[in-house]
Amino acid sequence: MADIGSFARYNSTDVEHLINIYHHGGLSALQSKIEKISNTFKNVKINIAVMGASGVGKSTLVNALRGVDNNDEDAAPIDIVESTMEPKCYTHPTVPNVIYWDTPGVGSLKVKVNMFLKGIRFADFDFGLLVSDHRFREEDEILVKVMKKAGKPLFFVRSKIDQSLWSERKKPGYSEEQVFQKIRDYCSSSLAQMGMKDERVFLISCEHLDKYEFPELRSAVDAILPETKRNVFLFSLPNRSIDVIKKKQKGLKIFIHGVVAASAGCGAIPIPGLSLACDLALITSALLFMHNVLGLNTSAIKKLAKSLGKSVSELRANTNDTWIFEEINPNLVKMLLMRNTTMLLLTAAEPVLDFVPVFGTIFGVTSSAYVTYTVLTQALQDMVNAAKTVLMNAHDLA
Ligand SMILES: Nc1nc2c(ncn2[C@@H]2O[C@H](COP(=O)(O)OP(=O)(O)OP(=O)(O)O)[C@@H](O)[C@H]2O)c(=O)[nH]1
Ligand SMILES: [Mg+2]
Repeated sequence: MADIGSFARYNSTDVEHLINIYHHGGLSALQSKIEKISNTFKNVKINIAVMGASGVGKSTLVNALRGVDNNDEDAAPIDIVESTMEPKCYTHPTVPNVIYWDTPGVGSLKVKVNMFLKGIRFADFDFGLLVSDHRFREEDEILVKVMKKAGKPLFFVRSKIDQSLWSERKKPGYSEEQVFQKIRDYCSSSLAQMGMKDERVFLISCEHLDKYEFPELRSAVDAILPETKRNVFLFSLPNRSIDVIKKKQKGLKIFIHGVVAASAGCGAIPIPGLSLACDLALITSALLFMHNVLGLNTSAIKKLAKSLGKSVSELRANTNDTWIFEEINPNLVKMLLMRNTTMLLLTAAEPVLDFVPVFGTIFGVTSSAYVTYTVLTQALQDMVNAAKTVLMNAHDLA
């Protein structure tokens, strides 16, 4: 079976292409194409360099982007004193194609610039994040130059915005927007002094990835990534805002289309007690993938609860579909199929597969593809609702 993650890199055109292949070459052509895409996906990697001076919050940012708690076993070590001495890579816990490189504080007493430059292969990065908690400095300029020379995009990040706001708050006439403007101007002037005018600086806090300018940073990264990597990166981001969940939902709909096309090409097996046939293993893997992407697996919920000082049941409160928090296995899929049987029969006459109108006609409404489509689409909606409720509970908005 194709690696389920490979469907994360599909776009609508890919799916239409698969349909065409099926139309002209039949099932075997479809299957071999899917295997081919799956193999290329294994090589789709997003390497992200997180760089900057010592103590600016690079390791904290790596942990926040990977959705791991700073105290977790596999977290990048953070400290108020210099803590990262060698570049180290951290793969994303649920989307291993995304790799963060946590680097030592360049230019510090212990990490001389030359030593730093020798230890890093800039050509391997897709893009870099240059972090500062104050103003950009001479050592940062060197990083800008090497990244430019390697032809890699670099984003300027001003970290610890929560801290800056907090310390300014007590001043008379405090205004959040004015503090932002002051910081922006200060960072921009330090970049202008290095000959980089009009560079955007993103003001963020690792404590609040949903706030300040992290959403803008995400969009800027999105814009430079090739289409094949865009959803992969999106799927790796922590669910810290409704906007991210909605974007993931959109991406997962296309993911489902890829799985559906694969399901048409795989051996459908009749399900005892149901007048349906499908590939239970394929649907189970797809459900697990969506579950991880939406941060609903047990370990993600436990980590989130721990980081917020809440209980798991508090986070799960008011979620309607309890199956979401059960183990996802073929038995659970059978239960979902039973639940969907009525819907499958009711909608059998309708053109449900509207993402490619011809799809239903080609594969037929009782085919494995149709069953897969219906079950995954309904499950995605339930999962998205649950992910939104968990987020609301996390922020006490429910
Ligand atoms: N309030 C606040 N504190 C932060 C933020 N980011 C980092 N910190 C704190 O800043 C300190 C340094 O963070 P690190 O992530 O270890 O910094 P680093 O850049 O990796 O440091 P080195 O590895 O020594 O180069 C830690 O005490 C973090 O808790 C942030 O966004 N907000
Ligand atoms: Mg560090």
